[in-house]
Amino acid sequence: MTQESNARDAEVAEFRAAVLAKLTYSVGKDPEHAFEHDWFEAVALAARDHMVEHWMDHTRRAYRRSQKRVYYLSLEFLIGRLLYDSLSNLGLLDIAREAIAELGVDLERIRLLEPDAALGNGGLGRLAACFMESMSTLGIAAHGYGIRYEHGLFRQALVDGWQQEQTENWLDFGNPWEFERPEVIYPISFGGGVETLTDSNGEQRQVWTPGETVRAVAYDTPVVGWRGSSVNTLRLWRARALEELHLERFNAGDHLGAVAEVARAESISRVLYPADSTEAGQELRLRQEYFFVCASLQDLLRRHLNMHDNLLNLPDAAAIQLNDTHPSIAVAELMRLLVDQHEIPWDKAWEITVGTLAYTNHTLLPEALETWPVALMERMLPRHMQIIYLINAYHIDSLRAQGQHDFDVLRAVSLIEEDNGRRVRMGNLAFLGSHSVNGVSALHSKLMKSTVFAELHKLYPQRINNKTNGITFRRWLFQANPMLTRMLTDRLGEQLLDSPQTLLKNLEPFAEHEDFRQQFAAQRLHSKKALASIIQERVGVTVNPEAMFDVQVKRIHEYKRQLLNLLHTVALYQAIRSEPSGNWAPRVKVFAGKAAASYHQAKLIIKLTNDIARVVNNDPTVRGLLKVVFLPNYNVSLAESIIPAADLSEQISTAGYEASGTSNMKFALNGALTIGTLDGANVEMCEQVGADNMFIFGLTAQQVQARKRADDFGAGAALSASHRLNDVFQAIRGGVFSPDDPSRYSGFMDALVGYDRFLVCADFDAYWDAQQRVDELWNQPDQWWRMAVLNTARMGWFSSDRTIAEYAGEIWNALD
Ligand code: 26Q
Repeated sequence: MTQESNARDAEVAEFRAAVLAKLTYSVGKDPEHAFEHDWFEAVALAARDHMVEHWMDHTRRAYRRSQKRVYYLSLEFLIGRLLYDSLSNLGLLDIAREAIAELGVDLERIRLLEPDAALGNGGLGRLAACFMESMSTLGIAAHGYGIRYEHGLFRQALVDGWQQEQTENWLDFGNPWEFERPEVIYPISFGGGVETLTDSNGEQRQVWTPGETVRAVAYDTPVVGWRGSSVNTLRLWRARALEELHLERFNAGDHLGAVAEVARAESISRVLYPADSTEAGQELRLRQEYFFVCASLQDLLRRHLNMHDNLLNLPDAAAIQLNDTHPSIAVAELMRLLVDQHEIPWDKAWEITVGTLAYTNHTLLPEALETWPVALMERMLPRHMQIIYLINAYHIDSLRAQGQHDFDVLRAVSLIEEDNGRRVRMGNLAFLGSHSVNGVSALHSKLMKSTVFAELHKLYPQRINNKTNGITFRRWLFQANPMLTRMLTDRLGEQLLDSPQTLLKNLEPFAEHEDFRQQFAAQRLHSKKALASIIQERVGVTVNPEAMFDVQVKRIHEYKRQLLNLLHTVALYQAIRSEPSGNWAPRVKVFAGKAAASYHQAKLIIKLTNDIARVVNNDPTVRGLLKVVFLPNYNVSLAESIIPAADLSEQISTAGYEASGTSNMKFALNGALTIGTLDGANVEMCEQVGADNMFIFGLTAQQVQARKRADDFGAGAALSASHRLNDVFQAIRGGVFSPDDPSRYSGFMDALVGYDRFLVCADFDAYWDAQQRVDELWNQPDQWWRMAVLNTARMGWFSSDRTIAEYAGEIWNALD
């Protein structure tokens, strides 16, 4: 027996002993009587112990070296499961598997028992999770701050093809990854009024006397980087009442009143807001935003003052990144803390604030840009509203002093929107209060300069910069696709795991190796078989794993144009029916995604998908050449099963609307080919993998803008020019897919003819043609797999390690 295998055996034995100890002493179960979930918990706790050692080392090191701190403020962290993530990054995956196998426990099975931490809606939340992992991997001293929602994103069920939302209860069986910190607790106040008082130096001071105070309690989750290199903290806040029970009221017999206050306080961290940008429930959302910003700033200022004499050097010691405008009240809150509590003069406080904060924008959609009614702000955060007015006044004064009197310019850069009821523009607040404002793809950053922030950009031409998104390869390649990962390390060496960014491109020559292409195809088939059984199990549809898996999975939104994909689906269906013996490439169209609960159009699109699926899947003339599947409850874990099984990745948003997209990167990294528009990060993917290795179609962002200027959104012309599109319209409109309610889609389709806001019809023919090219290529497997290999080989740049290195170097100044 060699020394290495001895050492390894010892590790396995040690891990097994640790799991048994956890099962006994922490879970309180006898191995004889433990349920599978008990084993999950025991393994998770054993893994967590390994993290804690690294965690403490890392924290001590950060203090010792007084590393610059990076604070990532986000209302969303869409984490998914952590068991494989932790074990894999700690290098314990095989050891753990072996250790528990001998106890008769199967790691693959218990892994499935962990609920997803779904504390986010979609791309923005997932990006925050990828960034946390990359910051640990790169050894940046980072803290994520957010809310510990009791209920994450709703669970999606389908009832008769309609989406139904169900409450998600991820904490029901406890959360083995978190540490409650009952001693880390801050008061958070709302309401009340502001008085002007004169202090002992004769200075006037504003004193906020709040009407209500709650407490924020910290819960910490360690985030381990690749090879356990370093471990950072994700600190999530839970809202608690100041007093658990209002005893006086209770004793006076008011039993309900005594707990109402508790319920009101705790409702702040009850549930994640869905991304529907509608009016409902506004007030609670603003309470959430202020709650977590206020707690996080108190926490990080306290940490700063533990190591420094005062706050004047805050920008040198700390960088705060705002994930969209959701935490942008931080601008006013930091000013309030510096001016009111730490008595720093306004100008100096402003310099510190701008020097510390940076803002990332994730959308140009006007209806998604946050604004808050002035009246609500005044009621909930009266002192902050005053500060916002002051920031605005100083800003506009300084512009006037520089000779800027153009009313349109002043109106555009104002923090207050005057035309539809007075509202505070959080985007402008975040812009002014930050030294850096970044977009998330080259195209998006460029458009920020000419659209939403055009006037502010002219005033601050250095401020807007680009940081193209990335994804963590650990989760989206190593964990999601171990078979492909093994193939890569076999050819390129184990170092690939440490530097995929630079080493992946060494795969390029293998695109010419017949045997490698076959291996590549074999991996895909393997994953497709696994996905086929998930499909069978969850929706009862049998699909052929040899067919092309054509996949569109993401939030359902009109701009993402799931409808365009459906129009193609129906056109293909009609084409197959009219020529059943044609040389059709067999396809499985896979859809998944959630619609915001109040977003009626999006919900109708889900229903339409299921209506089309029922008709197509049961039509014998189609003979299985086309299958349509809507997989319910899309989440991170389902994505990990779907992405390695995709042949074709649908990235077909109206150009100029998808800020970046990140699933586009996950698919291409795993070797799927992309059909897409020149939107978001697709543009840069195209530069990296080559236009020949993607299927690009449709109007460009420039052409879309030209249509906007011409107010050219009617679909009449496109419909009369295209027989195919016209036939599709007639069928959907006339009830071919909704015989139980033939007019279900009439209004929807008619409205589209008049106003096709996202240019679905304008792009239809180009999309059809691109899909024809896809079919042709599918029939030349050598070409297909050559392209697929090149996609994987050329995706290294999209690692979130690259993105984070850019943030650290160019925004945070946090590389040491
Ligand atoms: C706002 C106000 C009230 C309630 C909810 C919201 C809200 C919540 C979430 C608004 C937007 C979001 C999420 C946005 C999002 O996910 N954007 C995506 O961010 C990705 C990461 O940068 C990009 O890749 C996507 O293109 C972008 O759509």
